[in-house]
Amino acid sequence: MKLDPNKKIDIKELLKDLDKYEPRRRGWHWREGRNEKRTVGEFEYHETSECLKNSVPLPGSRGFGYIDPQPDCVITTEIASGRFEDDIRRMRMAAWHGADHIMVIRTAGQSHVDSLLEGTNQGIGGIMVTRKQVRASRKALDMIEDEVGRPINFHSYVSGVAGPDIAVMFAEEGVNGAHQDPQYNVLYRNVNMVRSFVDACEAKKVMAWADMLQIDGAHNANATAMKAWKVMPELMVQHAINTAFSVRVGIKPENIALSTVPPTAPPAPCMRLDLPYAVALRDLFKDYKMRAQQNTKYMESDTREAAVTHTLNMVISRLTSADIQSTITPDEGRNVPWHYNNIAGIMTAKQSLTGMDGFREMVKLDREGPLGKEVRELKERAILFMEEILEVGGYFKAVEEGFFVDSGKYPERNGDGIVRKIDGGIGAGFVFERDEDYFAPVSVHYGYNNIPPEFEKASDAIGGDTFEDRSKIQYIDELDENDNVNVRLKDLEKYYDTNLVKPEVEWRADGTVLLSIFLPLDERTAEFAAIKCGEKMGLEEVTVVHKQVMHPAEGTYCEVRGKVNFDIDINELVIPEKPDVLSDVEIREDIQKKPMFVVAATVGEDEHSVGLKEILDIKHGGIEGFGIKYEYLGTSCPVEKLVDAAIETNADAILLSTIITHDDVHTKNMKKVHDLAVEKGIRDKIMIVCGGTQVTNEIAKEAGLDAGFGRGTHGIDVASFLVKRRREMNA
Ligand code: Z97
Repeated sequence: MKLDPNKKIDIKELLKDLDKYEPRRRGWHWREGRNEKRTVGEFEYHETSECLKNSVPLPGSRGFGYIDPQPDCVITTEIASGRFEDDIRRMRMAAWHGADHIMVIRTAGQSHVDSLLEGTNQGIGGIMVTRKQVRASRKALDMIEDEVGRPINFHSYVSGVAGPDIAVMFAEEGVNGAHQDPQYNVLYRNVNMVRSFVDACEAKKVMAWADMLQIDGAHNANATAMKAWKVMPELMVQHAINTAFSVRVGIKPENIALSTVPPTAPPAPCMRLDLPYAVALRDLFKDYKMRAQQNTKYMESDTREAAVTHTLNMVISRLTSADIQSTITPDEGRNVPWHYNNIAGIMTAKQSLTGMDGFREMVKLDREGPLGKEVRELKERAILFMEEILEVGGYFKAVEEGFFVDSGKYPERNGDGIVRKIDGGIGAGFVFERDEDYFAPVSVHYGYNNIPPEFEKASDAIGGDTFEDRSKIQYIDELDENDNVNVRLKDLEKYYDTNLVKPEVEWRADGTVLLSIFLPLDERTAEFAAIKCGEKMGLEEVTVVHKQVMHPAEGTYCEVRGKVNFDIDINELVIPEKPDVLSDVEIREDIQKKPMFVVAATVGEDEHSVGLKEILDIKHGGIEGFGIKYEYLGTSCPVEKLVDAAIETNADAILLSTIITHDDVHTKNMKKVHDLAVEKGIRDKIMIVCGGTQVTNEIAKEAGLDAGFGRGTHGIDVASFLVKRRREMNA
């Protein structure tokens, strides 16, 4: 199956023969062509990787010939729609924007389920991670990576009580990376600590075999702590425990990534706190990879604020280093992780990282001053923390005494750390010492295994296990006849490959829209007034997802979410032909070779000059910027004067603008200009175009003009038309 960039991914086709699908590779993939200088467009880059075959460049790239340089580090996006068939479409959008690490968040509560789950049930806040969902997603990603021309890493979670089982399934299904950190289970999911560490041995061993990248869970202490910047010494301790453990089990250091988060955010003086932390980490953990994640602890519902925090975080990534730059959707604070918010996070990363290309070659960290002092102090605090763990009798004892996620900056303690008991938590009492004759007939296994002497290796006892012989993998399709992808596809059949469409934000045809509303009201009143506005507009399930006070009395900005309950029939749309616009460069070259002069005015009794000035002035991207010279005759210019001026100056074109439509005065004036030009014998030598909010190309042409430009027209549209029309006239 090959994707066509102009066609939607076919979910039904994807699901065909899924039971036989084999992932094409295992293991993590870093970007190609890092550490090389690269020329993209007119620029030389020092910190990029190979460009994509197909991609969507940043909007600002228009000024640079639509180049799309890709940063050197892997870029993550986290997808959490709860339906894998919708996740997949978002993965494709994300890959086209430059993400090559796709994390799927799993459904709430799965970490407490002590077995593999099967089928394609809908999840809450993420998918239910099952073999079928994972295989379908990997299959889709295999196709998407062909489309963008870059390997894509697929990632989910190996934590929870079914960790080893999930690790095996991930290894079989070509999952490339996973979070695995027993401390996460203990602290945040209250899984028994002995069970977590024993399970982690097996899970890590399997991950090592599959060459998966492992990410730890230390960032969760940031997110959980009351004051995230106070846990910096502890974070280093958590990283140290998981990395040392992983290496001992056999994971290669280059496959171990630290999940690091700059601990604080504005209005805190975050750089002064976060930068020493980032430097200290890189000092202590040189052998490992850094996965830099955005601070989410202090994220509210303002996407703008989140993007600024993210950008500041990336200054640290560029000043120190990041092997993976994570992006959270800039909307965690309002819990609307929608398609376009994922993409916004990726764009922020791509924009910031390419913008700061080569930053470190010009700016050096000064370790002699306060930075060096802070770094040293943080490292000392972390080492003292470790020593105290040893003093109290080890990690388990330390957890029992509430050492972790305490809101004091070590060695201060506030006594409010998370306390877990060695014999408590989920899965307690299910760890058994292996008997002397214990035998597991598998090729990858941690610890004692009493392999009978007749076998060279354990899995010979069964003629090879699933890692050696894929045909032994048990593929279970669906167990729930109501909650599965087939039922969902059937329910939404009328929106798949038909002419009907509905707005969506996360699921096909979910009908959700977001409105921006400003109201001259105080915050509380504005919220309820905004809901009323949404209801009056015919929306259902209206809620305010974000509000920002502009002034306590003068006004509040609200973002309102609601659902529409209508469909659009795309066959009923009247879509004018898309204007074929020349590139900036081509227009400029043409004008340079052969200068162009135009006269322009708003005609009749029309005083609206803003639109025309935008088309003319260089400042607003007008035609002047392409080298076209003009004479502006002002507002309310009589048509006779305009045509006479064109004759006197030997102009190539007349640009008239008209907004007022009362009594059809706009079309009347267009006709007048045309008729006068005919009368004065210049019509076949001169181009005449008209603009205005109510003007269309059709109306203008009917009135005898060469073209009409309506709302949303930019200088480039007019310049492009003039150049093309002049070529036709001269042909
Ligand atoms: C991230 N933004 O990128 P459950 N194991 C670890 C985790 O950190 C997590 C899970 C498992 C975050 C993702 C938070 N992390 C969200 C080490 C979750 C997930 O199924 O929610 O229990 O496990 O890391």
